Amino acid sequence: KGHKPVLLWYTGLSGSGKSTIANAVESKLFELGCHTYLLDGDNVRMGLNKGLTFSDEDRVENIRRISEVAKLFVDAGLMVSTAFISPFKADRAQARTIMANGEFVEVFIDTPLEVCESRDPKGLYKKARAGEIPNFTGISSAFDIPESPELHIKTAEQTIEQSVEQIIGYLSQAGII
Ligand code: GGZ
Repeated sequence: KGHKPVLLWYTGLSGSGKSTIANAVESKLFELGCHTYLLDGDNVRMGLNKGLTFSDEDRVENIRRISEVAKLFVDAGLMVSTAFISPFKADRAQARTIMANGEFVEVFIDTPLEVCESRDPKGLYKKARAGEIPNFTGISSAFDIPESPELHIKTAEQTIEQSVEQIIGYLSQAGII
């Protein structure tokens, strides 16, 4: 029982399944005896990053602060997961740069926009299409497709359990757990 400190950086559209999968992976890691922590919109955009909007500029600052906080937790020895859209390539690259070699695992939750839009769990896509939410990722704000993520998870083609297995399998094979 043990693990190396690491940052699992989930990226993907709203409704892609980032939080669902990150939470399921965390439960599994907890069972395995790992010391984990999850940063997501609920505990970051409500607190540390309260007041930041969804303008490009504020998203850059959102991700910058999240990266720095995640680094502190990883330095403390934890397995940290972050579940944010993190739409811009440069910001994800910056997060990778501040971590030590092998401590950054980019997990692309690749769910087609049409699938995210049909799920629309919070009705946000409908509002975005109606012009009620400006700068909505995938509709009126960009999402840069990750070019070489450590993990590429296609949620429309497999179950949540299979996605969890794919991530746990990678961590095991990489010697992280
Ligand atoms: C995208 C938005 C927006 C806009 C509110 N664009 O599905 P959700 O609700 O729970 O996840 C989305 C969340 C995205 O916040 P992040 O901090 O992950 O974004 S970023 O990394 O780009 O800074 C969505 C909700 O906030 N939401 N307005 N305009 N998502």
